[in-house]
Amino acid sequence: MDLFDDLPLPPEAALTPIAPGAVLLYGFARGGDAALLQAIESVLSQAPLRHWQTPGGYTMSAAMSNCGPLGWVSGASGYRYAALDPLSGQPWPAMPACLMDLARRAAAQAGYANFTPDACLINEYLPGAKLSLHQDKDEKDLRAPIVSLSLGLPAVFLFGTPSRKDRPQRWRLVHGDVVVWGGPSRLAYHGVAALADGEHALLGRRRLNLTFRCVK
Ligand code: MD3
Ligand code: FE
Repeated sequence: MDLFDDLPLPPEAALTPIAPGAVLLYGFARGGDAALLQAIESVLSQAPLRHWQTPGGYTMSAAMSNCGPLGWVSGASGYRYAALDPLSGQPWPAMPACLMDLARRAAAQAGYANFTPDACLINEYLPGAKLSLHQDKDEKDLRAPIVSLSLGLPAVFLFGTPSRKDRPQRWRLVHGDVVVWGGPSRLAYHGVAALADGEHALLGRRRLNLTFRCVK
């Protein structure tokens, strides 16, 4: 866990530009974290975390679930957004109001008014889990940003450019950080380095990441 988790945040640290269109809101979700976590646990009790297979037959090391009208699913036939959880045959759990509200406030703070996500992908990383460099481009309106919320153990986030050849920058994301990725950064390659072991006071030995998306 972070030594300084419960100290007040200096206001000048709160808004860090990462790249054109991408803004780190350092500690944006700290303070409300217990309520957020309770909402997430309620979602996960209805739609448990699971490890998807990629179309290439590889089992992803991060476990995933979703809330909201649409969810990201993967399998032998490819990946896509789907209204029903293939595990239960039921719609994904509704997006809890506190999560929707957080995503909207973060987007507004970063200059994207009226952000109304219809999908929230929940990723769980245990020590050693990673996410390879990829682009998120299956959402219809690429003018809408993606908002991400990091909780639990810190991660090294890899952030490249829209060209796969460019070497990614590395950013450390800690519990409570929110990043808004839009504009020229929307199609940047990105990923997560293998999670280092550790213990977080609220989440234990894991990291959760939520990404809020406008898919339709
Ligand atoms: C930059 N998740 O679920 S969140 C994903 O930490 C994903 O779990 C990572 O990449 C995670 O697809 C990273 C930050 C993020 C999300 C989407 C982006 C950064 C992005 C889209 C474009 C550019
Ligand atoms: Fe992504």
